[in-house]
Amino acid sequence: MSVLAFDIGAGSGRAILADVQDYRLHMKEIHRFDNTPVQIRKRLHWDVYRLFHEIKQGIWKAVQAGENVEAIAIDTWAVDFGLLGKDGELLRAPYHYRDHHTDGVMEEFQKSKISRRDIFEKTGIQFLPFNTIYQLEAMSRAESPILNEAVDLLLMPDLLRYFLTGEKKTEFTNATTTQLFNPKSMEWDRELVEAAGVSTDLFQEVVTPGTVIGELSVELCEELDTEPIPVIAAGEHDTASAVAGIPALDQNFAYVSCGTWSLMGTEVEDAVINEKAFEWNFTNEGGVNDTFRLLKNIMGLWILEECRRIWEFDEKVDYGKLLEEAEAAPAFAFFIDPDDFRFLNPAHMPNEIKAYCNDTNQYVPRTRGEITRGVLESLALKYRYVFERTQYLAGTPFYGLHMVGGGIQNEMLCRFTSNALGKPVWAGPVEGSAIGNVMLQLMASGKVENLADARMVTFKSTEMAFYFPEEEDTWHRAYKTFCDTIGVNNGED
Ligand code: LRH
Repeated sequence: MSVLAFDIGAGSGRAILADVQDYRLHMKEIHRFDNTPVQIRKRLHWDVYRLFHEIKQGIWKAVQAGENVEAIAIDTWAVDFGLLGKDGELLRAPYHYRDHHTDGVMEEFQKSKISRRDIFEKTGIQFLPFNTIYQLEAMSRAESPILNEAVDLLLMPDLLRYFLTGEKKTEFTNATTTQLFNPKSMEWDRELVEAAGVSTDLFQEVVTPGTVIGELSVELCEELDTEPIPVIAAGEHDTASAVAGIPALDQNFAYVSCGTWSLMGTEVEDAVINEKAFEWNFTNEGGVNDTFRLLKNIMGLWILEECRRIWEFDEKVDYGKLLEEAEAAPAFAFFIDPDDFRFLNPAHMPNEIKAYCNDTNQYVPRTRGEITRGVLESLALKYRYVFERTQYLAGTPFYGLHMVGGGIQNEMLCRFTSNALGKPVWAGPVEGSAIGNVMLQLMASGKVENLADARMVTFKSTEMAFYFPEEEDTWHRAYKTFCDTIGVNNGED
């Protein structure tokens, strides 16, 4: 008996069959697919129809291989959603959170409707221009006709799960990312929802991670030639799954989940909603097993992925070669703030980086190697900035940092991170989100007892890479210049 986890990120998805025996996790990837968004006229959409097709392919492959699948769960990125009409049909392919329809909307919403402070008090969630609340506000302002027709709003994993089962529910970890959910009352916040121009009737009952939602629909069982399989809501926000998949044996630990985004923080029992968390724009996203994820979004490897996409217009870029070029480039030639929103979705990332350097009176990089090195150094230095503030907010120092996710295959980033922090880095597992997804399913069936047990299993099943700090003085000096350049306090003033 195995569980089937679909872990779908902003670039690709995978289907993983997994089981646990004697504290060892056995995982097999049976399907992998691209998740390429589609630009149609002015708008950037997710190809949710294709994604659902790929999910069915994954189930089909498992069934054809003769696997006895005991449960299925899906995790995806946060905030995005689909709207259903009264006939239960999807009204339009969901927008991508990097779409420009939300440009400037967050600021205007806060000026004209509800203040930043009130929003934070209610939700504990960081201000990102693409949070569901601002996407809805943008659609309301644009008088989107589908808002009038919509009777249900389903977040991305809710929607895919609805396609599988016909059941409409929203899962807690993902619900919190909308900035419309109050974690204290555990309810959708009526004032926020209505301020965004919609009704609370659109929203679903919120269920805790690990809830069995239903079974594959009768039509799907026929189509895929299978018996009904239970569908579970895991920690459906991929970052929640990644945090559940961290092989930490201590209760207090710091992590960064490295994919398209870097999500850095710690796990806490209660949301940290105070002046400093507000000032530093930290978030308290819901976690699994009654936890919260006190963390901050860092723009992450997206910046480099975008550079690579542009460079590939000229020729195929081998990642290994790119890192060799970066290794040969001079250190600390320039610094960027990865979280400057100009890097959220510019037309041409390398040119945006050059323009940033120009605007900040720095050396303007010319080669791929120089840009790659500068981006990775700045990411690692931003990690230090966020790491130190996480320690402050959590009220505890961390001995080192857990790094999980696909981005840890970039050894240079792991090495730079350890150097920047002056602390050890434990890198692994790569498939953090998928493992967290699997663990929630195994906990639902009782094969794994609790979160601590799950982390022990992950620990025993993961080959971790260790990094120890080098050149600490050089990195310490670089950190000060980095902070001066991007205009933040280095913690010593
Ligand atoms: C990472 C992630 C992140 C969100 C972003 C939209 O995949 O889920 O946690 O902020 O995508």
